[in-house]
Amino acid sequence: MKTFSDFRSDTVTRPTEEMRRAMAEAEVGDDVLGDDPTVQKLEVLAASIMGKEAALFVPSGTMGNSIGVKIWTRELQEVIVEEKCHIYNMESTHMTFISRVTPRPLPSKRGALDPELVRSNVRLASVQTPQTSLICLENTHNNWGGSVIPLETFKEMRKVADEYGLKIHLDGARIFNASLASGVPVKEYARYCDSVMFCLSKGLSSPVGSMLVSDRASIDYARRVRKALGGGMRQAGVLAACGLISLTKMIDRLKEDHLRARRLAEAIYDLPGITLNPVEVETNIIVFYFNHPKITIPELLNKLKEKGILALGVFGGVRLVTHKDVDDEDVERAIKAFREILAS
Ligand code: TLP
Repeated sequence: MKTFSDFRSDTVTRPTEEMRRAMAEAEVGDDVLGDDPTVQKLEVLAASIMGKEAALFVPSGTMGNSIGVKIWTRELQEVIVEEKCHIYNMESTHMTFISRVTPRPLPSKRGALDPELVRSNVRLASVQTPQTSLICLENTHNNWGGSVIPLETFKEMRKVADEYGLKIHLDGARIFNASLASGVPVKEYARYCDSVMFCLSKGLSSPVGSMLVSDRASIDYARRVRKALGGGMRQAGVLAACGLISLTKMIDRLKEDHLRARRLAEAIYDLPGITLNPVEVETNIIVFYFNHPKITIPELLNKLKEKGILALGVFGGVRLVTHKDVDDEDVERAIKAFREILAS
């Protein structure tokens, strides 16, 4: 048995053997000079999958989102975000640090912003207030336990954006999980957004990398911003080669992760201290609230670790994520560990 069954994140996925071989064999060039054929192939594929004109390969989801915010904003402006979203809470404040704009966090229903609430929070430029210029959405929504944002929210948000001349950026780190769970093609989500960032390095198992897609002129500008942020990579084809495998061979298997997350949620939701509705586990992320008379969250995480289960504490709760490198045996091991710790 492995030492640890690692449910902390789908970012822990290791590249497949095929990826390692592809890295060794990748045709490369200097991508900052525009010479890397493998990166170019990946960018063309990413753009076409999302139905956009162009794509940019970036080192991380955080950089993709940072550039996404930067290209649609300027100083004295603000950005409407959902209050638990990753961009606002977990990306080291790049909105203020890089783009010099302020976030305007709004509450939501499991990550889905109410278009009317957004509409009533749009601020026009005035001498004393920031001007709203961008709305950020997230699908699936990490801190809401991998919830899938309804397509209707995208459609309505587009109407609000068009009414006030705003842009929409989608943090689609796990957009393929959303698409598989809802049956809505990724292009459909993307068509209501001006830019989309999605990750290759999470459930899709690439070691590094995310994509930013948009119209060609915006991606040309994004490429300059990436360089300014130190994200221009030279023989990046060795990484892009993995990205190509992520996008051609790794998407469909995400369904298995969803089934495993549901199985795990159904087996632990009624244990003492856990507040979780297993029906709300739509994709590969479980977030439950934990309030136990004798065990704190750090103690629970430690007890799980002693039994070989790694999980993360988040927002007053606990997060478990399924992915390629945890199988049915790991799930059963986790269920047994939870029962031993909490049912006794
Ligand atoms: N999320 C990571 C941690 O930062 C929490 C994880 O383990 O889930 N958007 C979303 C929705 C994300 O979940 C993440 C990573 C990112 C963006 C940032 O991606 P990276 O880690 O590549 O910068």
